[in-house]
Amino acid sequence: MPRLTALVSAAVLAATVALPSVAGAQSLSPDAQARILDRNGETTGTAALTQGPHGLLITVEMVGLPPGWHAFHIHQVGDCSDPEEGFRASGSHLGLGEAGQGLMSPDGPYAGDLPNIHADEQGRVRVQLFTTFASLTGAKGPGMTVLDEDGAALVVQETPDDHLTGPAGDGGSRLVCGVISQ
Ligand SMILES: [Cu+2]
Repeated sequence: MPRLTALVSAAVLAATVALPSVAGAQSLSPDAQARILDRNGETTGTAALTQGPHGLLITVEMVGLPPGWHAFHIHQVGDCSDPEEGFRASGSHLGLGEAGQGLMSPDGPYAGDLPNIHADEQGRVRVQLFTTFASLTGAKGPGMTVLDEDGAALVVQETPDDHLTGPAGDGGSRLVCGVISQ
């Protein structure tokens, strides 16, 4: 079926070409970045992270996600080597044990908690977020440093974070993962 093959090739090419650069959203040069992998281990997005005096700016572009809202977190370990197992190697949220889970929790948040993100009908995400709870290299507090010895990863989950429920905000299984590196 050569026609089907051509269509599939075109779809793959379109996804590759559509994979955007985050450069346009940040005039500041990023201090760290992440290549985001899907559950097949294929690149599905990029992130740029810039540390400012008051917090961390995160710019993300992704394709191929299920349309709708998704939890988005910084996880404790910079390891996305197990896509088939659902990225368990990335650990729990950055800062686990230092606070309760959830941006809206009186005991929270963990340093890795972030607002939810939305994928459009084509599965595309393009967003810029800012957090004062995590720091790339600065000692904001115990467990809050992104580029510590075991690194950290950006993770998108199946369902939105409820911003209250520990330890993971009821965000469902992990869809994509990107190791944050300098
Ligand atoms: Cu998470």
